[in-house]
Amino acid sequence: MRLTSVELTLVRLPLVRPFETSFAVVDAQEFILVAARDGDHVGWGECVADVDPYYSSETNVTAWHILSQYLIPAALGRSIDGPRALAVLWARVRGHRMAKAALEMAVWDLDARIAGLPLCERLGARARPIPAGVSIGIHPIDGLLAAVERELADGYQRIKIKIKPGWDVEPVRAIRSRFGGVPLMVDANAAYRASDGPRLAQLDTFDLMMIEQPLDHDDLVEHAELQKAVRTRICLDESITGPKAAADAIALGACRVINIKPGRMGGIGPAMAVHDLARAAGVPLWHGGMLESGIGRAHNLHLSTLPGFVLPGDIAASRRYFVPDLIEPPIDVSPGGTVAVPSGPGIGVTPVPDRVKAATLRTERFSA
Ligand code: OSB
Ligand code: MG
Repeated sequence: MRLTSVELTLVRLPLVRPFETSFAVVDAQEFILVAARDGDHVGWGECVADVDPYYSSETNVTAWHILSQYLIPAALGRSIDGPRALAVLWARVRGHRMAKAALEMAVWDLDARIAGLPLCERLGARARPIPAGVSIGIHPIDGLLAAVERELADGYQRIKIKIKPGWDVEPVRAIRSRFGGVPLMVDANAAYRASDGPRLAQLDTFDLMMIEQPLDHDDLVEHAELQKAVRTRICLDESITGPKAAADAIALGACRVINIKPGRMGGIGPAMAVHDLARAAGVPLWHGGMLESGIGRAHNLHLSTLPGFVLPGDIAASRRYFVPDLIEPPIDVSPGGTVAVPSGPGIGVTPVPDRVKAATLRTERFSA
């Protein structure tokens, strides 16, 4: 394969409803779309960086800089032996995993389209219905209960709510008393300190599936201490930057579950490495989400077909986020709470040009 051109497009899409976490409230998503071409073939990727450096230190501006000045020049015009070859070309670029993932994932799509295969088959798996959960932002109790009711009615198989210090036991208790034993978990997005252990241990009485990323984004040791002090399983998201962090986290006992997001770990190659080592260690996995459009969402569905993904993920229907989504047909959830992997070559979906155009803030094309 040879990369003959790469096009970056910064787009802005309003969210169907605002999303509040421990670190921000967002009412729109701004992200970089990547189109990677080999002659007439095109593959698509989506960068999961945000406007602000709150979930991660990367932003759309840093990702654009790293892609345009380093990652694209290193790859453009070269004959490469598939998407895994990119990591070698980019070895000198430290970090910037979201920027790397955006182009790496576009090249995986391109590679699968050239081969005429669905991406999941290119990854050695097969399409299967993907069990879907939802991530619900921070809302006052009434709105929260209404949201849970709506999502369960739509079929979703597990509920995740966002928590923060001072907003944890109360919403969990309210959901348990109204909806009984629904599969339930919480995500703190790194909002607690090690000294909050006793507070987090109060969640043990609610039979949660897990507590996601309670402590710092770059911490493993304190998570391992906390995991000894709480019965509920700890899941890591932000802290799992790649295979090295995943191996260390497992060795230390910092988590008993891992949330995989290729978009934040440098792409599908590193995500598959995390998958393989976690599976070998018996650590269950699920696939996270970053409020992606249908491009990133389709990538996530294909990766979720791998056998280590045994818990419902955060990959929900397009209409929970964007109406319309950038892609056709939209991604939907079945009444049984599963999402189908788009069929056809590559990721199986393509953006609608008029919708991309209407959402575009900035675009630049790089040719060999
Ligand atoms: O921590 O999993 C997270 C959204 C943006 C950034 C981080 C996270 C999330 C979500 C929503 O929880 C997942 C989704 O529905 O895409
Ligand atoms: Mg999370």
